[in-house]
Amino acid sequence: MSKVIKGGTVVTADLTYKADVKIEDGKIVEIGPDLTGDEILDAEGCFVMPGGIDPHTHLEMPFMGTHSSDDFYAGTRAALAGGTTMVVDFALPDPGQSLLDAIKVWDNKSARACCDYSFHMAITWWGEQVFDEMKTVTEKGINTFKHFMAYKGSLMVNDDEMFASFKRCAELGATPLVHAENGDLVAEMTTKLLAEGNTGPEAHAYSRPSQVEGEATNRAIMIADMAGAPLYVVHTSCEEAHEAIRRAKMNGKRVWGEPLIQHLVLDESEYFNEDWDHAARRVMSPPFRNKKHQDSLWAGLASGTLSCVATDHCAFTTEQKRYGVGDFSKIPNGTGGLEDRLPVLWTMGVETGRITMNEFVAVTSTNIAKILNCYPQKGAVLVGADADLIVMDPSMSKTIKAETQASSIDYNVFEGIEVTALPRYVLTRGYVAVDKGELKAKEGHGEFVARDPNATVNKALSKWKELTAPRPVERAGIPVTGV
Ligand code: DUC
Ligand code: ZN
Ligand code: ZN
Ligand code: ZN
Repeated sequence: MSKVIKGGTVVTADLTYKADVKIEDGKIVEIGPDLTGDEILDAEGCFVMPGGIDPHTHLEMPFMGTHSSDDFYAGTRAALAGGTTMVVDFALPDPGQSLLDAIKVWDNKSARACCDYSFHMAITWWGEQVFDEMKTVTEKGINTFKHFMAYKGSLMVNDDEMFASFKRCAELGATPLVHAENGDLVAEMTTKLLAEGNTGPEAHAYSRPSQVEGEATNRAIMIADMAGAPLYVVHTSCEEAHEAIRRAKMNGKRVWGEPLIQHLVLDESEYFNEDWDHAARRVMSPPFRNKKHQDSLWAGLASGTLSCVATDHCAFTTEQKRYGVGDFSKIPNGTGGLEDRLPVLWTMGVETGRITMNEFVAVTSTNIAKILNCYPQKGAVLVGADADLIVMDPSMSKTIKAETQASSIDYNVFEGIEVTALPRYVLTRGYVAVDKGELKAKEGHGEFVARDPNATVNKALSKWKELTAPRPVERAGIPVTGV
């Protein structure tokens, strides 16, 4: 049974052209004019693009004494509803737990996924076992390792552990990821704020200003450089972190930054809402910033110094958020966004002229597929690629409302925003999961996407390693010892 997406305009990261797209057995088999097939999907007036890839989700994540509410079923349904056809979640070993056991746990959770998915492996502790298991993890198709520089006392790793792990990544052809916030300073600021009686959600933002992110981003970049590894910085939210990434890129280092859709469009004023629930529902780390930082992130997307737009989707109900009444540090950190990332970025980015349609495809799909080493299986409209596709209809619009969302939580941080384009069709390996705007996601359809290490590409470009530890040189009559 073949399908043809007919009459649309194909938009990729580098081209825009009229063509039909033919699909068989879950793959794109032909692209061109006047194609015929068993089933026709009408794309007249629409843009046919690679499905979105969200490189940063936390589905059913055990965190801060609870679990994020959207599991792989609810989360990937929400993803498909908004045109995202692949998510990358974080397998999270408890400190001391085997990385391979953590993969088993995430394998079980993901069995219900409605779209394809992959995993990053979090390094939450360090030891010989972790060093050894990292190789097996890469052999299982996970080539990215995440490091939390914050969450002291639980997920955080120290600089020596990060350095060791980054060096191991470099050996394996894997890419380290960082959550870049200085966890020691956040912990100290939190204690001080609470002692002074600042217990409300707004104090969450005071406890982690942009400086803690800028410092940690710079530090991670330098450590990656010393380790000979590239670096992917998740949820880049501020100018200080963006500046560090820009500078590293200018110096020839392979460093990537990932702003979130939330940070691009929502700002810190959300924390000053008099409704406690409103503010607490928006508590995430890093917190929302001011307009100056938002402008910096948009500029980064347009200029290419920031590479991918993600969500960090980690959805908690209002009831869960209320664990932090009287102590902001107990509000589970996280916001949703999976369903809204593409329509909101289209509306706020493409419609306003901040980014082009081709840049939209690059930052929602193609760039991350290349970085994660799953391009062109994913992130491409090419013959042979998986038929993960969106038919984006600029004549469809809606006002975002929690009432009508696929996510299982009881609110939406984008509530009330009018989005001016929506998917008419979404295909996940050829299966039509959104059909004329109607969600028909299929439980268990999603498959794991294995990603090989990338030994040739994933090398930091810095010459630092060659310059270190030169053999001692004999100077003017002083004998060299210890060689
Ligand atoms: N930040 C969040 O807000 N939630 C999940 C983890 C994280 O780093
Ligand atoms: Zn648990
Ligand atoms: Zn994070
Ligand atoms: Zn995260």
